[in-house]
Amino acid sequence: MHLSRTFQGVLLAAAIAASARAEDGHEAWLRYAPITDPTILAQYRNLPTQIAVLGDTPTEHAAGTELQRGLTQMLGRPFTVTYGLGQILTSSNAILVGDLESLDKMYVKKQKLPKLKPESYMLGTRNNGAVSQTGIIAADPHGELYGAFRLLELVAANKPIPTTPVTESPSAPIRWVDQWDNLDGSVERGYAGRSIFFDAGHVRPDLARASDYARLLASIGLNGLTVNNVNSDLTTLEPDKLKEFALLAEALRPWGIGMSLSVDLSSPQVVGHLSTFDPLDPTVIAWWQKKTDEIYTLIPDFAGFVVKADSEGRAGPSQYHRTPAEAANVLARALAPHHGVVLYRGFVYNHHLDFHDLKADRARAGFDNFASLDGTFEPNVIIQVKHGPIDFQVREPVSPLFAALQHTPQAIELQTTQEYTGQQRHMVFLVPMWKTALDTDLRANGRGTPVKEIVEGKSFHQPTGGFVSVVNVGLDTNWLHSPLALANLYGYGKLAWNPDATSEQIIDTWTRLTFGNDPEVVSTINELQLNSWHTYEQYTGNLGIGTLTDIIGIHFGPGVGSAENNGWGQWFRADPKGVGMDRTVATGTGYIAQYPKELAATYESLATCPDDLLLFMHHVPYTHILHINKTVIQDLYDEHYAGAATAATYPMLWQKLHGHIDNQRFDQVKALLTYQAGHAIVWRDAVNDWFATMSNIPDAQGRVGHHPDRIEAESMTPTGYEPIDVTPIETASGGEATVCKQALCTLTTTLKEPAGNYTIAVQYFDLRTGASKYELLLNNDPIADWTADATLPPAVVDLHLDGHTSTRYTTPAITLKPGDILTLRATPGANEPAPVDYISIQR
Ligand code: GCV
Repeated sequence: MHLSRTFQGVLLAAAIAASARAEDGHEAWLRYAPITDPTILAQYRNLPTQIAVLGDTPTEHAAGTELQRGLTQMLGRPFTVTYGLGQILTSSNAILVGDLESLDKMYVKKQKLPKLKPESYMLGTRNNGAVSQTGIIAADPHGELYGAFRLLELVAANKPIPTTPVTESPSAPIRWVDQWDNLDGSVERGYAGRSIFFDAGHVRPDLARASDYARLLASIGLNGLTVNNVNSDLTTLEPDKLKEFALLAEALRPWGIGMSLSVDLSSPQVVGHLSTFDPLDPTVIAWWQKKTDEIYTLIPDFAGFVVKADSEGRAGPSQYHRTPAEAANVLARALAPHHGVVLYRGFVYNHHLDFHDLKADRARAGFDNFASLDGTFEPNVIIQVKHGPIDFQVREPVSPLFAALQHTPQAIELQTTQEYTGQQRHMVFLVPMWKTALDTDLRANGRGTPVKEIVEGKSFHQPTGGFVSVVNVGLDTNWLHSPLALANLYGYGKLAWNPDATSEQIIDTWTRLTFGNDPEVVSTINELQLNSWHTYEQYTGNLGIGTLTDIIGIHFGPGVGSAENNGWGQWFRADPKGVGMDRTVATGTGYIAQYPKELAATYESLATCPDDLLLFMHHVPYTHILHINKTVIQDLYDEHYAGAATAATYPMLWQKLHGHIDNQRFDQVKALLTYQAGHAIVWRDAVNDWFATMSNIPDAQGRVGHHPDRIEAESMTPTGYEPIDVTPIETASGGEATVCKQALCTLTTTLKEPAGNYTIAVQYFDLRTGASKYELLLNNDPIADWTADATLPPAVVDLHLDGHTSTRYTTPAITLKPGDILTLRATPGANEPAPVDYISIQR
């Protein structure tokens, strides 16, 4: 089929119009921005405008359309596409896209075709005078699609198309994402709006966004998507629901994304009305078989089941004294004839641990529950193991289970949605953290066994395995709320395809694709992102202390003491003398013995345990000297100050990009980075104050608890404002704030600062319920005003003034002199009493 000239014109015009449109982030890294630099355009001068796709499957159509759209848009000339062997052009001047089977059919004289692993492709170009041959030769249509996206990525990043063909293969067969979407449309730990798949108990009628999501996933080489929460709705497997899921699978299919479902092991009872869900009961076995067959009649390429059982209140085989292997194998046998797999989660633990018991340890649970079952699983069961033994904390060692399962396929579970790492309100580029886990060499059996090679199946010769990440995109136009957070999804896909890719390579390409190739833009964003994990760790919790967030709440802001003294087992066991979980074999929980010998020895000894995991492995006095020759407590104070100081530079660094990128995303990111800079101070002060009180050891630099630049709201002269205690106490300066009890309130103070230029920051609390209005007046003249209408987590209504809702407004360059009168005037919003913590005045 050849496109008419008119249609080509329309396509080109549409492409140009698209480039001028405001950038709302929906296109993510697939923007295909027009290339205007003639030198760069010249690189692709010989790229033929005809795309010949040899096959005719939906996935090959997706590849062809994508190439046509992307190349037309970027290169500013119309590309045409044909499908099927019947359309082969006589001229060799074309971009040829085909799989080995089609090529074999195409050649009359049999050629020697390359050998390619499933999903792989070969990409290259050859210029012969005016004739150019560019080819994507793939093992199968999936490979063609990945090759097409690779070619587009090279052009978008202004890189040359290789003249010596390169072959690319995925690291492992499982490259999935999990969404924790509930059928009612909410998303567990989702920070970017409601579900793109479900609403009010049903699959959404319009699945355009689901299909756009599948396109994004395919573009980074991913191939599976679990659409519903691992805390699975008990009705998931009802026949009517399955028919709806089939529509969803259809929307994903052209992009090579297989759909899977999270299932609850009590389904035979709840959905099937059996008297039991004992996995070994013959009626239960038969039920799973029949149910699985029913699914495959509706969804022939169904990818499999994900199972969360005996964990955080979910039903499981333990109820019948059966093992995870006995349960997983029943599902696996039902799936095997259809080539489906079971991803059984290793996240099985008791959340009612006795915190008085110094030997109790949640970190032990994965190994304790699964290691002895190694070798007893069906070959199509894959154990899905969270990268650390606890739960996606900012710093954890890798799970020792990876080394223990040597006869069982495994997949590493990562988390793109930033549950414990700032919920997409903080920039935290997680790829360096994931690489730290993937590169950790467990030295199983005394030889090199990095985690990446274990999950790829290389270390222990497993036929399958791979990668899963919990992503939780939502209805926010830009998928993850922050344009910068998309780097994590992109990076996850790139690592799942090739875990040897470096963080630098990944971020560099992502930035170019997302924000353009302007060197200032590329270097600024790369630098910001690459250091962000370290910075976040510094101002939240360093030294491997674990989470200091509100553990029984929403896991966002600081809530230091909440991790202690409850059954969840995320303890850091601080007391007036010391801090840290003793996981040693000698005196602690014995967790360290779960690692292979060499690594266990490194962690067991204080002399060799790395500082950044010290408090994960050991309980030490606050005065313990680190390898960096500083006490634990002083390092904790210093790192919190250093991290907050780095975050304070983010808005200024970003400002340099004004005019270099579109205003819409510039403003969005600026607002987020400004918020982060303020919230980093909330974190810094909460953690430092808490530990200063607990340890009773002052900060050698005299900063903690001393804030000469602050005017506490409760010390100002109020009209209508009243003081209120804040809990946890460390989340407000001095433990107190003020709230407005009238329609309009003021706080006033007489300034004593020497004459000069100052930055004024107002620390206040922004609740989701309302939008209070604030004004700052100097000697009765307005100098600033703002509205407290941020959409901070929690998405649920929470009326608390605490570490989640504390935020700040900053206004720079205000000229002050002694005796000036500063007034804050506020109008409360609905259920939001215009709360204020303090005002800071700094040079
Ligand atoms: C889906 C953590 C999260 C839970 C999540 C659980 C899991 O505990 O806080 O929201 O539940 O992990 O991974 O199953």
